[in-house]
This record gives sequence, C-alpha cells and structure tokens, in this order.
Amino acid sequence: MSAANLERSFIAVKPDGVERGLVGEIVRRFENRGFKILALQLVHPTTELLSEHYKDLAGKSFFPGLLAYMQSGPVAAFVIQGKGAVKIGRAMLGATNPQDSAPGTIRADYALDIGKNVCHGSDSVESAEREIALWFGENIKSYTRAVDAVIYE
Ligand code: IDP
Ligand code: MG
Repeated sequence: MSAANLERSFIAVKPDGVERGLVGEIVRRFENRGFKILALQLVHPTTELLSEHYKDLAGKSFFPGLLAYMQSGPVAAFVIQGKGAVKIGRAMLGATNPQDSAPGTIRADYALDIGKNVCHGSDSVESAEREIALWFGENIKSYTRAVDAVIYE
C-alpha cells in the first residue's frame, strides 16, 4: 500500500444533517468513492471541543452562532482514509456556502444556507490529523480490505 493511499481526513455530518437523516447518505458517498471508513461515532460536542476545533474562527461574528448550531444535536463524526482524502473530501462537500456549491456536491444537493451547511471536512492534511486526534484520540486502528486491490492501481 502506497503512503499516499493512507491519507486521512476528518468528516462530520453536522446536527442539521443528522436530524434530516443524511448520515447514511453522506457516509455512503465516501464509501462508494472507495474511501475506507476508519472510525465512526455520534458525538455531543462540548464547547471546549468545538472552541478547539474552530479556533481559527474565534474572532468571527458568527462564532457564537456556529457553536450553538454545532451543539443543537449530535454530530456524526467519521474518519476516511484513501488517496487524496483531504482534497477529494472537500470537493465532495462543496463550497462552504451552499449557494456557491457545485451541483452534485453534498452541500449543493442538501443545503441552502451557509449557517446550515450539513457537513464538515478537513481543509489540509495537518488540520485533518489535528481534528482526528481531537475528536477520536490517537489510537484509531486500521484494517485491511481485500477491495483495495481492486480500487488502487
Ligand atoms: P468550511 O466548513 O467550508 O471549512 P469555514 O470557513 O472553516 O468553512 O467555516 C466553518 C463553518 O462555519 C462553516 O462550515 C459554516 O458552518 C460556518 N460559517 C462560515 N462562515 C459563516 C457565515 O458567514 N455565517 C454563518 N456561518 C458561517
Ligand atoms: Mg474550515
């Protein structure tokens, strides 16, 4: 297995997506693309966890509303692994503002407002590793899949 195929990203279905019953649909899209699901958990995130997760946005006017949104119900947090996980993950989510998201992306297919945009995905390999450690800790186990021999050249 090439090291590039081991790239990981942190993806989350936000509380609006969980309430709307989109967890299975969103996980399915990543499974169908060929990514391996490494971890999967329904989380009620604390203010502390979210403040760390979104620390780059602490000064923004929408920050208190963002935390309230992210605590309005459970978040379905998961980790994908595979070639291009971060970049492809972001592309599959679509632009932050669903009004600008390309058709076929998750946000374009399931959202209309930036403050209810259904899902999160890490924006760099560094953020992904930071977010995975924050939401899941350091000890996620990997596993082998026979299907990887069919997915990768
Ligand atoms: P991203 O989720 O696409 O990486 P970020 O700029 O990191 O976008 O913002 C994090 C989250 O904060 C967004 O997904 C969205 O839920 C929320 N957010 C960003 N900008 C706004 C805004 O202008 N109004 C309300 N919520 C916003
Ligand atoms: Mg972001």
